[in-house]
Amino acid sequence: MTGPDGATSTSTHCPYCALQCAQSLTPVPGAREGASVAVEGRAFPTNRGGLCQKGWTSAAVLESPDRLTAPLVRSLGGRLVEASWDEALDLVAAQLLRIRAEDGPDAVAVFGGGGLTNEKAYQLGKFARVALGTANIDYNGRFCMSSAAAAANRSLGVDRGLPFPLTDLTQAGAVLLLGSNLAETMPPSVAHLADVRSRGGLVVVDPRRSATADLAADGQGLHLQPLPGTDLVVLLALVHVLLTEQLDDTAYLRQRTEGLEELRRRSALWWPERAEQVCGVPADDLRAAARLLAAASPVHGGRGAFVLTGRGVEQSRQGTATVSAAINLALVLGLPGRVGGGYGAITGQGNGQGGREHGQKSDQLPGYRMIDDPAAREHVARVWGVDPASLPGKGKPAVELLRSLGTDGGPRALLVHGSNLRVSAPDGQRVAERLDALDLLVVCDVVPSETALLADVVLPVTQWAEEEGTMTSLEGRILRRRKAIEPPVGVRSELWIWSELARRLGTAGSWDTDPSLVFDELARASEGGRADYSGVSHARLDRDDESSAVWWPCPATPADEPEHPGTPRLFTDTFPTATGRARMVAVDHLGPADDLRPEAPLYLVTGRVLQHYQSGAQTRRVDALASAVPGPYAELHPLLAARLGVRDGEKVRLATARGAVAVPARLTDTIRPDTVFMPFHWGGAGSVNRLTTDATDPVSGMPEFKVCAVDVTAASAMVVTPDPVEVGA
Ligand SMILES: Nc1nc2c(c(=O)[nH]1)N[C@H]1C(S)=C(S)[C@@H](COP(=O)(O)OP(=O)(O)OC[C@H]3O[C@@H](n4cnc5c(=O)[nH]c(N)nc54)[C@H](O)[C@@H]3O)O[C@H]1N2
Ligand SMILES: Nc1nc2c(c(=O)[nH]1)N[C@H]1C(S)=C(S)[C@@H](COP(=O)(O)OP(=O)(O)OC[C@H]3O[C@@H](n4cnc5c(=O)[nH]c(N)nc54)[C@H](O)[C@@H]3O)O[C@H]1N2
Ligand code: SF4
Ligand SMILES: [Mo]
Repeated sequence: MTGPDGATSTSTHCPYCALQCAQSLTPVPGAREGASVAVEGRAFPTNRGGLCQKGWTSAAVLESPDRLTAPLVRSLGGRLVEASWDEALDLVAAQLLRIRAEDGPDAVAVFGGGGLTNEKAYQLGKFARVALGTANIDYNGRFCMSSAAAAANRSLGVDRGLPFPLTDLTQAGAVLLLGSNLAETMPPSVAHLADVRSRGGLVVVDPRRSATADLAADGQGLHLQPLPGTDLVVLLALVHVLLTEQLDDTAYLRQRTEGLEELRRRSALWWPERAEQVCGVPADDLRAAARLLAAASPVHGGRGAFVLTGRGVEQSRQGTATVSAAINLALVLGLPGRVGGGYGAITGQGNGQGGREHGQKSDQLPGYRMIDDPAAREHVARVWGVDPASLPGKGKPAVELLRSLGTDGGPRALLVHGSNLRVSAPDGQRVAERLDALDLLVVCDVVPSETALLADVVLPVTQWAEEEGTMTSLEGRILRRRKAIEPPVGVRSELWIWSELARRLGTAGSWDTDPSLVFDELARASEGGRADYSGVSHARLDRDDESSAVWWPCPATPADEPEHPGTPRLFTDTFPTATGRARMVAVDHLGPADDLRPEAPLYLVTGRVLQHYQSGAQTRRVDALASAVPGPYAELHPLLAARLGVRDGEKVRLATARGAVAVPARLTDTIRPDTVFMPFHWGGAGSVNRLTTDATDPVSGMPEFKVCAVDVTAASAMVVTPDPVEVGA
C-alpha cells in the first residue's frame, strides 16, 4: 500500500490488547528519519476498521524520549550506566554460569509476558528449558488468563479463549458478560453487541455500573450488580432456575455432557432468594436473566446465546470454580459447539492466547502440551535435538515463583521479558523485597519500566512496528505482526539476545534469530498438540491478511492434499476430552480470602480504564493518554464519601493488611456504597498493588486481584490516639 508522500504502508495489528485491531502504519519522516509511523485503523472483522484511543496513539511509544537504546549495567556506585552489548551479555552469562554452578539450574528463573510474539514466547520457553535447564519459568498470563484456561481445559478439553469467531455475537439473542468491561478494555468490539442490545439481550454482571453495564440500560438488557466476589452464587442461581423451570437443553445434556446429577444437587441449594442474600442481586433479576438466556437458546428456538467471562470473575481465589460454573451454565443451555452459541473467555493481552500455548507457562511445552506428559516431552525434545530426560519438569507458578525469589533454596537470578511485574504483581511491597534479595535481575524492555529500574542489567529490545512475528488473537486466530520501521540504533531483538546468551552458556542446538524460521520450528513443535500450528507459516499468513489469518488448530497436510483451512469453531461434533463429552464440574462458593472485618469493612476491586494499558509502562509515556488520566484515584459512592467526610477530588487513604496508599477520591454513583474501585496502571506510592492480596486460586495459581478488604478514611483526618480514660477509677 502507498500512503502520503509516496511512503509504503504496512499492514499489521495493534501493540496492545487481544482484540488485535488491524492497523496500517505509514512511516513519517520525523526528527530521526523513519523513526515513526502514522497509524490508521484497517478493515478486519474484529475491529471493522476501528481503533480505540490507545490504538490511534500507539506510535508515540516508538518515539518515547526515554526509549532504551543501549544496555545498562549497575555500577559499583549503584547507578545504571551504559555498557556495550558484549560487556552486558558477558556479564549476564558469567553470573548465570556462576549461580548455576553453585546452586543448580533452578536457581535461575524466567518471567515472560503475554505481549511477546509467538516466536518470542516459544523461544523463551526453549531457552529456559534447554539453555538454562531451569524448571522455573512462568509469565504474567498467570495473572490474566489462568483461571479461564484451567476451567476450559478441564471441562471442554481445550483452552481457546473464544472457541468461535467474535463476529458470531452479532447473531445472538442474548450475551451474558461476567466481569468484563469491554466498552473500556476493547472498545471496537462493542460494535458486535449492537444487535443483541437492540434485541434487549445484553446481560452484564459487574459490581460497578461500568461503561459496559451502561450498554445494558434502557431496555437493552440487564445489569446485575453483585457484591464483589459472589459471581459463583449468581451462576449457581441461574442454573437452579433453568433446571427447576425445565428450561435446560435435556437432549444436549444427555448426549454431550457428563456430571449433570452432581450439578443438579449443588445448584438445588441456590434458589434465587437464598442467592440474593449472599450476592445481593434481587431474586427476580436472577430469574429474569435465566429466562432471557433460555429464550435465546437454540433448544427454545432462539437465535443463540453466549456466556463470556472477563477478569472480574476470573481474578479470584475461586476463579477456576467461577469459570467452571459459567461453563456449566452454557452447557445447561446447550450452547458450546452450536453455531450461534457458546462459552468464551475474553483474552486480555495482545498475545495472551499464543503466549499461553508455546511453553512460557511453568507446566507447559509448545503446542499446549503438558510438561509432565512423556509423549509430549519426547516430541518436543526431538524438535529441540535434546534428550527428553534432560528437560526439566514443572516449575512454580508466578506468585509462588515471585515469593520464592532470593529465599533459601529459591532462585537467585531472574530474567524478565515483557512484564512490569513490580507494578502489576499482587502485594507489590513483598515483590519489591523479593526482587531486592536477588543476586541478579535482568530486564529486557523498550522503556525504563519500574521493574527495569530495579535491575542489575537492562537490555533494550525491539518492539511491535520494529519487528516481524505473529500474534494469536482472542479468537485463536493467528495474525501477522509486520515490521514497518527500523529500530533505533543500539537496540536488539530478543531472539538475538537468546542466541547470544545460549552461545555464551555453551549450549548446542539451533537458536534462530529470523522470526519466520523460529515460527517454522514452533509449528513443528506444536504438531499433534492441542494448539496445532503445523499447517501455518509466515508465507501462508502473508498471502493476504484477512482470509489467510487462520484459526488453530491448523495441522499440516501431505504435499499432494489441500492445506487445512483452520478451525473457526470448536466442539461442533465432539469435545477433546477423554470421553468426547464436556465435563460439568460441580463447584461451591467460598468467598474472598481477605474478607470484610471490622478493621477493613469495605471491598476494594481493581481493574482498568480506557486510556491506560496494564502497568502503564507504555501508555503513561503517551502524552494524550497521560494527560487524559494522569494518575491513580479511587472511585467512591457519594453515600460512602459523605460518611467519611470526603469531597470529590480530596485525598482518601486506603489501607489493607498489606499496605496503604493515599489517592484522590472520585465520587460516582456507579459503584456500590460498600465497594471502592482503583485502576492498577501506576507504580509508586499510589500503586493499588500495594494493597492487593497474593492469595491464589488453588487450581490455576491466579491471584485474587479483584477483591480484598480495605479500610478507607479521609486522608486529611488526623490520626488521634486517645489517652485511655479510666472511668470511675
Ligand atoms: N484500556 C485497557 N484495555 C485493556 C487492558 C488495559 O490494561 N487497559 N488490558 C488488557 C488485558 S491484559 C486484559 S486481561 C483485559 C481485561 O479486561 P476486563 O476484564 O474487561 O477488565 P477489568 O477492568 O480488569 O475488569 C472488568 C470488570 O470487572 C469488574 N469486577 C471487579 N470485581 C468483580 C467481581 O467480583 N465480579 C464481577 N462480575 N465483576 C467484577 C470491574 O468492576 C471491571 O469493570 O483488558 C485488555 N484491554
Ligand atoms: N490490581 C491489579 N493488578 C493486575 C491486574 C488487575 O486487574 N488488577 N491485571 C493483571 C493482568 S490481567 C495482567 S495481563 C498483568 C499485566 O501487567 P504486566 O505484566 O506488567 O504488563 P505490561 O504493563 O503490559 O508490561 C509489559 C512490559 O513489557 C514491555 N514490552 C513491550 N513489548 C515488549 C517486547 O516485545 N519485549 C519485551 N521484553 N518487553 C516488551 C513494556 O514496555 C512493559 O514494560 O497485570 C495484572 N495485574
Ligand atoms: S481495542 Fe485493543 S487492539 Fe484495538 S486499538 Fe484498542 S488497544 Fe489496540
Ligand atoms: Mo491481562
